[in-house]
Order: sequence, then C-alpha cells, then structure tokens
Amino acid sequence: MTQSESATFDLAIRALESFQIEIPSWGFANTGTRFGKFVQAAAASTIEEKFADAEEVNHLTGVTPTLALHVLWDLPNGIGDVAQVRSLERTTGIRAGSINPNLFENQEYKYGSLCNPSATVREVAVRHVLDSIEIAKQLGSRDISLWLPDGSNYPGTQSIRNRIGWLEEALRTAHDQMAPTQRLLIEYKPFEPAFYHTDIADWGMSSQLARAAGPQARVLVDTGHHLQAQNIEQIVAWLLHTGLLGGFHFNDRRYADDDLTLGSIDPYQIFRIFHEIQTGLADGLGPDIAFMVDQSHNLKGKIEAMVQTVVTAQELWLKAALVDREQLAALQNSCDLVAAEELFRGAFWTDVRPLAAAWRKTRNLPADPLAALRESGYVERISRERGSRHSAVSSYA
Ligand code: RM4
Ligand code: MN
Ligand code: MN
Repeated sequence: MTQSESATFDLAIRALESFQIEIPSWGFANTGTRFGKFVQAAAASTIEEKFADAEEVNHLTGVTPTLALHVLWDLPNGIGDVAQVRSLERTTGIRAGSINPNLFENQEYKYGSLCNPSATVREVAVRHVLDSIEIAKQLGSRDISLWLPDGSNYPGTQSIRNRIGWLEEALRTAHDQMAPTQRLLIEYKPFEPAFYHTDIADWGMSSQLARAAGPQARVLVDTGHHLQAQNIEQIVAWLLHTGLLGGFHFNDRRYADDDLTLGSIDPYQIFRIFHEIQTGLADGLGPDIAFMVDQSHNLKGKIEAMVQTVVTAQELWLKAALVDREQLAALQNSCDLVAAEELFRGAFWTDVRPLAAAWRKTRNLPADPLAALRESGYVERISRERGSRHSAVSSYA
C-alpha cells in the first residue's frame, strides 16, 4: 500500500465505523399499493419474524442493530406488548429503535388525527401519541417519529389556521410527557393521503412546529417526501444550521412517495445529502442525527432489498467521506467552479466497494452481504416456514 492508499484505507475504516442505520419492521412485511398486493412467501407477519429478519440483516451487514417499530402493527396491544418486545431484544440482540405512532388507520381519523376539528378525536389521537411515548420509555427508545396523515382534499373545507393551533397544542402535550433523553421527530410530507393541503407539508412547517413543541422536538426528513426537483441537501444544510435536524427516513423516489430502495433512482442525491451531513458533523453540528430506512418492498425480496439498501447506504456514506473537504473549501472560496465540482464528483465516482469489503473483513463480516444472504439459504428456509400462512395480508398505505 502506498502512503496515500493507506491514508484512504484509514479514512474509509473511520467512516464506516461511524455509520449505522435503523431498519423498519414494516420493510419485512407484505405491502403493496392501493391497487393490490403481491404476497411473498418470505414476508414477516409476526413481531418475532420481523425481529428474526432484522437479526439476519444485522448479522450480514453489522450496522443495523435497531429496528423501528410501528405501534399499531407491531404492538397492537400497546404497552401490553412491551414485555414481548423486550424478550425478543434479548433473544435476537436487536434493540427496539424509533417508535412510530399510527394515526392513519382508525376510522375516527377520516378528517384528521391531531388536527381533527373534533376535540374528541384529537384526544384519542393525543392519547395514542402519549401511549407511544410510554412504550418508547419502557423500551428505552430515544426517538418517537411522528407522521400525520392529516390534511384536506378540497379547498375551503377546513380551516388551515385552526388546525395549526390544534396541532401545536397536541405536540406541546406530547413533548411534555417525554423523558429528558427522548426526542419527538416531526415528519413532513407535501401530499398523500390528503391531496389539497397537508397539515405538515414541508420542513418549514415541521421546524416551526418543533420550535412550538419544545427543545426536544426535531425535524424528520423523509427523502421521498418532497416535491419534484426540491434540493434536499439545502434543506439539510438549513436544518443543521438551525439545530433542528433530528433524522432521516431514507428511500428513493421517481414520482412521489414511491418508497423505492435507497439510491436506486438517484444515488447522487443521497451522496450530496451525506456530504452535507459530514461537513456538518466536522463542524460539530448534528451529532445525534438518526439514520433510518423507510421503504416498502413490494416487488423485491424483502430481506434482499434491505441488505441491498444498507450496503448502498454504506457505499454512499463512504463516497461522501472521500471528499477532501479542506481542498473543497479552498476551491469554493476561490470560486474555482470546475475544479470544485470535479473534486466533488470524483469522490462520487470512486468505486468504494473494495474499501467497504476490506472494512467488513476487519469486522469478520461477509465481504459481499448480498451474496452471503443468497448462500445462507435463509430466505428459502423462511419461505418454507412462513409460506403457507399468508392468506390475509396487512396493509401498508
Ligand atoms: C408515511 C411516512 C411514515 C411511514 C408511513 C408508513 O408515508 O413515510 O414515516 O411510517 O408512511
Ligand atoms: Mn417516513
Ligand atoms: Mn412516506
């Protein structure tokens, strides 16, 4: 190894050592679109199966020690299910990650949850959020990630401003119930299921709401929740600047909230986001950003898609780490545009797969986690075990 090769190797090892990503329980379950669902024999339908699949992904990649849980899907009996989750944590070595309240499936939420004009429905929704906070407390989970389906479909049918007030009130109540170590992550989305107005439509609204809720509230950026052509890394820069960046839900999209696998459509975008985060971290900003995956694997094999996602995330993180930030800063300051862009793109075009494989070797992980998954026979085994049971499928969206 030359001196510069060994410096790159050290840098790569440091970058990968600092990278972990949380995977979602719902990424292992049968999901579909509003047009239909294609059932997979290997899909997980119980919390035991989701933990088992998460264990397999972590076993292969070494960087997914936590599993995001959706309260209604994973803890249908609420706090009553905490003991079971704790026992699964012990047997699988996977810890419960962020806790996701579900405010979008019950019939009473037809006109909204925390923003519903009915005080009674708002109370039901607030209660569910408070229960979710309690679940998170008992599981030792730091983050409650809150996504609302709230909004309206037709102009003039709801008071947008009244709904802001109700939402602020609900978020303050939730915030006050959190332990000092917990955080409330407020996710935004410009549309769907509401198609005229969404109560938390963008990062500005999430930021304002986080400020109104209290110091432990932050913004959650779901990469699929932006209008076409929006510059997400600029949003990231602003959130780092304002200290409000709480975390990410990673996925990719071509048209809307497609929930495709990370980096499948536009890997350069994730690279740019990672670069922004790494410059922030170097400046001491955003040390506790939560990286989470939020995807729906409708056609790809669930576990295969998850491993592919995690490996892609690592590769893009590593590419971003290869940007010589000092040199880039100098080129930016001297406005040497082409040289700056070439340096930036050069890192993106570097094939980092050998470096990632070398890092895996240092951790006794398979050099190629996808190939190892194929060789392991895990998917075939669970397909045999689970296949016969899938008649009814749970819904995702
Ligand atoms: C939403 C949003 C939430 C996720 C649900 C299933 O579009 O991304 O984070 O929990 O989907
Ligand atoms: Mn999301
Ligand atoms: Mn989404």
